[in-house]
Amino acid sequence: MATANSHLSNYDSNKVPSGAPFTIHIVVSQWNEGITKALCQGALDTLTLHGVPSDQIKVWDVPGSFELIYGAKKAQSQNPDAVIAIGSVIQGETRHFEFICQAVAQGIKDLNVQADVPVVFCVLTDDTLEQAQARSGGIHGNKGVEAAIAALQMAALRHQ
Ligand code: DLZ
Repeated sequence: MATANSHLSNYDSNKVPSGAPFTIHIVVSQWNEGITKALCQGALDTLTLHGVPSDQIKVWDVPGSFELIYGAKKAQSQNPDAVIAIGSVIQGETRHFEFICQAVAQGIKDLNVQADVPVVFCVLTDDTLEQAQARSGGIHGNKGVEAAIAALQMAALRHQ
């Protein structure tokens, strides 16, 4: 399992670029809102910790993870330095899970290929609510923290 052996929120802060010059947009899915709000808070706290001013952070809400693709495309059009797409897809009784996970991963990959604003993938794809909770502020850390670090690194890379 990808996160079973590492705590997502452990990182070397000395290797993180200062966020002071960057504008970061966060697109948040409202499905499984308890999880996505915790991920978003982890990302916001981390961006602030690394110097991104609050007026350079914009949060967009979308109904579900499928809509993260359009939301991130819309955010890209405002030319921020990076976008973070936050969602939580949890396996149900039908195959909906597979279609949403495939679509959002492919869609966000396509946005990274097509436009020069990096989009970071912060979509949890879990079998159970407990697994999602473990990765949004539980025993496996908060993947929103990791996404914020990735966004700062990608923002810096964009300007190299
Ligand atoms: C419909 C649906 C289902 C069943 N499950 C989830 C989920 O676990 N996580 C999530 O973010 N969204 C889910 N959705 C909603 C879809 O992402 C989308 O919002 C709708 O299909 C409308 O396009």
